[in-house]
Amino acid sequence: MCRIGVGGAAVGGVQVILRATSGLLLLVALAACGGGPARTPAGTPAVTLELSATNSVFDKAQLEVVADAPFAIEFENRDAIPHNVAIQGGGAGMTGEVFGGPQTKTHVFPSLPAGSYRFVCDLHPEMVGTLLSVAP
Ligand SMILES: [Cu+2]
Repeated sequence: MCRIGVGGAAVGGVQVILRATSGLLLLVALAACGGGPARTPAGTPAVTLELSATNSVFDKAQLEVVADAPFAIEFENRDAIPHNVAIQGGGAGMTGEVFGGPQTKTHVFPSLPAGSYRFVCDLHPEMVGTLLSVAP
């Protein structure tokens, strides 16, 4: 059973604050990102966030990314039961793979306009956090 929360699903609470119209800002964020995460396999964006789930709880309540730049989330599922990471309100490409653990997978997300979003596990709605997309 896989519910994908894309589109008009009422989120309640935190909603997308800003929403750029499509087509803007095709900037490629190639700028150096000093002090960034160590592990960035070839082909992945400069920014890789780490997130894990243990006993159906995310280890972080808030994530922060740079607006208008792709990013990756390296998600470690420490539970046997499946989880994923999906970003609500972000549009296409914002749903990470559902998989059982213990296992770690990295999902590359498209860029997000600046604003406040929610990240969730599609299977466990109580697994939620805030993702802030911050203008550089
Ligand atoms: Cu889950």
